[in-house]
Amino acid sequence: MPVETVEAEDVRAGEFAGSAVKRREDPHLLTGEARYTDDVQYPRMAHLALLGSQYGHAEIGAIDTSAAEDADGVLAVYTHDDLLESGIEGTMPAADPENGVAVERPLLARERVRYQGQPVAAVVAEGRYDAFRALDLIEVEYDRLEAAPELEDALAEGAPRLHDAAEGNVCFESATGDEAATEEAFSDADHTVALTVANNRVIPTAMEPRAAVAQYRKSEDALIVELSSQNPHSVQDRLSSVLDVPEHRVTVRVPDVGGGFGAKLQPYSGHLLSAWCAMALERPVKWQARRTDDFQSMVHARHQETEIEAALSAEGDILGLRGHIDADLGGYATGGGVGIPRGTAAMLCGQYDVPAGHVSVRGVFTNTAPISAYRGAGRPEAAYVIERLASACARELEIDPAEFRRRNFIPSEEFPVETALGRSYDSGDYEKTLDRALEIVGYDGFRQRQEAAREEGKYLGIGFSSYVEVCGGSSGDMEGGLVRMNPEGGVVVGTGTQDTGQGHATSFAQVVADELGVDYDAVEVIEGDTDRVPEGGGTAGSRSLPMGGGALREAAGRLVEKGRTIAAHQLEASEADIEFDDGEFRVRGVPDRTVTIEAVAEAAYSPGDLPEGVDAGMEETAFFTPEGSTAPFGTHVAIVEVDPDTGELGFERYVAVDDVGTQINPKLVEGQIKGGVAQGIGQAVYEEGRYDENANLATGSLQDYAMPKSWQLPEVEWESTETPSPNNPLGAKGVGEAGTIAAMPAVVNAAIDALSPFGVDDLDAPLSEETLWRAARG
Ligand code: MCN
Repeated sequence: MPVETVEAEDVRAGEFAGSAVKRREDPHLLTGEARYTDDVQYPRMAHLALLGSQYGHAEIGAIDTSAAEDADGVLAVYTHDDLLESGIEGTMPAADPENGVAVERPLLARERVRYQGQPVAAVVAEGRYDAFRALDLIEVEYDRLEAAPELEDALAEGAPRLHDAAEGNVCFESATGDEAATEEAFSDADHTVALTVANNRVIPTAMEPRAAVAQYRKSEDALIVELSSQNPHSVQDRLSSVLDVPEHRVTVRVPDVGGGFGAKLQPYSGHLLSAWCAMALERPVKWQARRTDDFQSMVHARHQETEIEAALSAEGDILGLRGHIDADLGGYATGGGVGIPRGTAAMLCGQYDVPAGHVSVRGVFTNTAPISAYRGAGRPEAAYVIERLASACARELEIDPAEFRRRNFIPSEEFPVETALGRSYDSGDYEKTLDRALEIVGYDGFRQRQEAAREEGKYLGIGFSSYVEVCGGSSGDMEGGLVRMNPEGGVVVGTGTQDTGQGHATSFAQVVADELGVDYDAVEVIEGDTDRVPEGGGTAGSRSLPMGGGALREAAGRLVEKGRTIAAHQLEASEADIEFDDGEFRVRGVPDRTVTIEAVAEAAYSPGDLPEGVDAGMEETAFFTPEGSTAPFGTHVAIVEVDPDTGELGFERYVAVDDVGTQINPKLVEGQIKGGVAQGIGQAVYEEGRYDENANLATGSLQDYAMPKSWQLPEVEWESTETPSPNNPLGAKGVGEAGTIAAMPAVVNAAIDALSPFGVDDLDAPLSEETLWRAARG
């Protein structure tokens, strides 16, 4: 049953955390009050449009901008040379590949383009359509080069080289684990099972494409950029470094965001150039990317090819794991591009007790859009590989797939653990979610039902995914939280995280209301303004609640401590005798000597009412650094039916049992899981970014790129268990990516199971009708 929401006024004070309080952001979003970046208007605002490269791989000769400059409404046309002339380098900092080839990413291409849609020139005009029309008048001399859009093209002998410094198109190579111990495990094995698994390229597609509005206030020497982003502070940092403007002169504000999904973490050329153009022209400048611009030049994700092999005992215990990942980086390496495949390698033990493991990684340049983060960033890739392998091992050894998993789970009493591939898991109880999922789905009777259905020509299949991920910040991570109580008792809280749909205004208010014992409605949450919130790391890696919530809780705790000092003074008692509960300070053992936190806050702003040595004001900022990451987990089970005559796949059931530690708002958790599952099913069944042999993007619009529609998705039957994280004061683990990580292997394993009577033991996603129809025909 879906989680029932409650109205905040029906929740008892102090019990907001843990309640499924209705999202407070929805009325604003549903009634058209929301204000996205494209809704931002200023007088004299000009419009920026970017010319993307027509080709996937070409040398650039002369660029003739004269006709565009003469076009109606055009204010200026810029190329890379103009950026250099202004005194900036015109590049984004190169991602550090650690012992590899670092390549800079030009804001506007110079000399060469390496993927279709790479920005080549910029037009600023009075009107948006003036700017887009003028793009067609720019003459670029391209000298086309042979292209390498696929990993195998880029790695082939004699492949065209994308970057002079990257021999064989390899950007970096790395490895994790213990190679000698792994080889020994393989030499002791009774069985080995090997699999080649491809993670298909997907294109993050948020409802709101990228956008920015930049203003330069010359008299104040202030640059103000409003944009659709997940990480305002890192955008501020990038604007400052790329445009050579001191950081304190740069303000970044984030209006409502129509989805980010990882792809709006970093600013793109359009964001940075709108700021540069605003400074050059001394006018506000808006850049609103079109859908096709986003398909071509926003980051793409996932594309990896992995060889993986398990060493097994005769009974089916995993003894060792070895593998190799070829990771597509696209035409340029982003920070995500070089980090994500390493993260995949480190996550490949999954939920299993693997004594020895070794995985190598090779990052490869191809003539495609750069690869970076998309919901899960490295962990969906890993879960897909290990969960496909777990099912393959069970098949090979003729062990029930649920039993094979259970047999190899890391036992709950062993946490915290460090896996053989170098990841730490804080806490877990893997059998619990598997058992509950099996119970809900009625696994006991499933095989008979499957057999009976087959006899009637109906091909049902069941697929398991017992996933774990690592998210929610890390010991090297930091997040700021500010809590201020105003004299009249209202509370303002701010963090450096950035909601893009997750419901932070609801859940952060729940955390702070409980901590201060105030009314939920008294708490206002601010994000997305670098002038108003403390430094922080934005929203990625499902870190907002564990990190931002941790910081807010710490700041609120300090506020209570300050309140205790003031209350002791007011109640003429010793501080040690003051108790705090439900928003009230009390003298221990004297029930009628109390003062509310609101009254204390009022006193805090009247210096005459304060004890000696206590500063006026009721405001605290805390910077939270956790002990370590959090490792949410769960089991998802899909039951599908595949029609071998048409290749059609239909869902019979989709059951998810997840454990994200302590839940602050179960409705938000449920929503995050279900949204995530939709994206995982998207990759499993529908979505694939494809290039042709000349590196032209064949899926450059919503006509060609198959985003799943709501009616194509199953009803997700969701339940949860709660194993708290020891690594943050809330006990919460991140949930934002879990559904995406879990879903794909459950669905593909189910399709393989459905088609097993046809000898199918492997399928490549997406599971299009053609793929399934061909598979059923051998
Ligand atoms: N929550 C909770 N209890 C928990 C964990 C989380 O109540 N134990 C709540 C949080 O308070 C928050 C929400 O669930 O309101 C998600 O929290 P968290 O797991 O901390 O994740 P983030 O807020 O950091 O979101 C990031 C994550 C990522 S990395 C991507 S990508 C993503 C996602 O969340 N992009 C999204 N979910 C998205 N949802 C929407 N609608 N839009 C996106 O762009």
